[in-house]
Amino acid sequence: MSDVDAIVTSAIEEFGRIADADELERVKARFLGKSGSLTALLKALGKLAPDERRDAGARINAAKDRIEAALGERRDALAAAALDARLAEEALDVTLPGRGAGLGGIHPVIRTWQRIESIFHSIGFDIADGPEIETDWYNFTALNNPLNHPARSMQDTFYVEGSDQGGLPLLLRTHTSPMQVRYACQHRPPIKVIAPGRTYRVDSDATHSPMFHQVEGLWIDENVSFADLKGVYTDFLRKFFETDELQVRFRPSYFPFTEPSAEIDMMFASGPQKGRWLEISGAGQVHPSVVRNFGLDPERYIGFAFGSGLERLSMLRYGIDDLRLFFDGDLRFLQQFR
Ligand code: 2NL
Repeated sequence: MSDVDAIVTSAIEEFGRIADADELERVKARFLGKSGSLTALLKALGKLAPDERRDAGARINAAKDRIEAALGERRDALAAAALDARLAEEALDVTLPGRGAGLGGIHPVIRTWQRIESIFHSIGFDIADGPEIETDWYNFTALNNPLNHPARSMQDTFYVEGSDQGGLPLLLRTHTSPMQVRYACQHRPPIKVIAPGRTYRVDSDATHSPMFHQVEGLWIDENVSFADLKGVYTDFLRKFFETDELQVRFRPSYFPFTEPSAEIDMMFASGPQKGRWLEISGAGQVHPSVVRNFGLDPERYIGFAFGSGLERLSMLRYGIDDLRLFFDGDLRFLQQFR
């Protein structure tokens, strides 16, 4: 029965050479399978004498246990090696520093927009919104712009495909006023509203961008005066620039939608921009024809409106000297406003 020991030795040897799990199972069959060498010995037991049979049977079973133990060890070793290989292949260097979330920030013009909303909201103004593609009526006619006004020309205004019910072409709003016209047509006095937003004009050089931002304000009631305009706007500027040492003056001007009209200038009493009058806004008493276009009686209702550029306000507040910085998307500039 030295056959038995030889079979065990050869099984252990062969298992040890095999590096593949499927191959291991095939080789196992050569020893323990139906026609395996150890199985053949078991089958041959019947030919032995009963006393020899018990002894041989015990040895064959012991051999079978040893082969199965060797097989199990080899299976475990191969599985462990496969796992190690996979771990090595899929390894992540968890010590590499992360890329971070890329902290964004609010654009300076939008910060100005938000500040203005909060200042006017705190003194009782509503905030209006409206479409950037407008009809001729809301952008020009309702605001008393004569049909031959240069602002209506192809050279000054972006017209878009499509037309309104009267057949007039649609356009990109050239100011934020149409939002106020829409608001005034939908609300009864007192009307107290600001309308911030994007506006568009055919104009592009160092000091003009084809898209820019405005905020307009409108206050209409039975007894709103130019003095109220002066008070509200001066108060706004002092809050916006966070200083009470700031002078404001009104110069006569002209706009089709206000009469009388004024340019508003301001002057800082300290800081790098002190001592120079700076143009900051246009304003005026809303023209009676415009009040009528709101659906209101101009004999009863009166008020003021103003319009300011958000880029201009932002430049003065943050000390920015070039308008184009707002539109370049240069992170070296934008990151200063995080
Ligand atoms: C400017 C001038 C101004 C207005 C805007 C306005 C709006 C309505 C009625 C009457 Cl709904 N007026 N807006 C009035 C005066 C001046 O802006 O040059 N802004 C930068």
